[in-house]
Amino acid sequence: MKHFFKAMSVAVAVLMGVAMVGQTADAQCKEKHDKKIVVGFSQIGAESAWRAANTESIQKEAEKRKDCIELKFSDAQQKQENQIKAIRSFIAQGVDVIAFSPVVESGWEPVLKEAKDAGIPVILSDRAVDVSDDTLWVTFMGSDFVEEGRRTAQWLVDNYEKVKRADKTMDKVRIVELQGTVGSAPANDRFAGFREVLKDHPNFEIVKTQSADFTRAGGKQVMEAFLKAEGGDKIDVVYGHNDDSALGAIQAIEEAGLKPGKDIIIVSIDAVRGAFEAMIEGKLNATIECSPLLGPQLFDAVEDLALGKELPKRIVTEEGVFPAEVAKEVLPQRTY
Ligand code: GZL
Repeated sequence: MKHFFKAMSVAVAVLMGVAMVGQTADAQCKEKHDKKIVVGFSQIGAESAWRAANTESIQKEAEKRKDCIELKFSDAQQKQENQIKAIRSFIAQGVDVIAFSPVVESGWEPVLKEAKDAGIPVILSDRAVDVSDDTLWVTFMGSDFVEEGRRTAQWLVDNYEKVKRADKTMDKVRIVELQGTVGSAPANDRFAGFREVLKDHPNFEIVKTQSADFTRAGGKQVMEAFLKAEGGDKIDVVYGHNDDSALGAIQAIEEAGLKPGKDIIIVSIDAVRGAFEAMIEGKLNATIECSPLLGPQLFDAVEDLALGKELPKRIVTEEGVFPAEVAKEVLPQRTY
């Protein structure tokens, strides 16, 4: 008889397991939550391929979990005042969670206090904010931008001699920098991380730096100005804070009759598809990964919050470095 009950309990456990495996994520999600979790997300805009991939990751993941997540999505066209308006609207609607990618680091204290007073937890996605009271947000998930800046400079220091044009020397390597959006965490941190490594290599010198606002158009415009001011032969390297601005610079360099990737070495950050294509064409020399695929992590955190779980204050995304020589082999595996 004992064996019968044992066999039965094993059979029931197997059936439960099969049932769970057979259930969709939504049904499992519904099992866990007694009502839909309403999430208000304020996105920066659509300034780059990275941002488009980030939006897609968030919207697709919410769709996958539609039985228990209702996403209210707002695009701020890269304006902080629009993000603040969106957050105030989410508060007025009484959403369960607010998440946003802050376009700049400062100016958030008042509206985050309003969210806290309304008892609505705030998740920072992609970028951080600079506030004196860190209880105004529950977790920050995204890349380590200072490390991305360090990795870019380290790749340059380790590889410039190998990739530079034969007649160029190592005595003085003149770098022009296309910064990201003024005041944004990635721009500030990539600026700092890059210089942290270069300070030990005084022959590498940043001779020009200006914001290109993370856009292709910005990168082209600023690079045209650099070429006009310095002359193409007085520029050895372009450091783009993101691939889109570097791709714009590549266009300007070609229009000036020079060969990007050969006459002028180009390194940038994001590792979007366009960067791999440019590396395969020999126009870009390396891209440092910054993953936009934050959707799954975001909604895992949202569900954990709904279950009353404690979230880590910082969730870091793991990333790599992609030199041109691996581009052809890696591109087919890339999803953004
Ligand atoms: C980085 C992200 C940056 C990307 C840019 O996490 O905030 O903003 O590097 C994007 O491409 O515009």
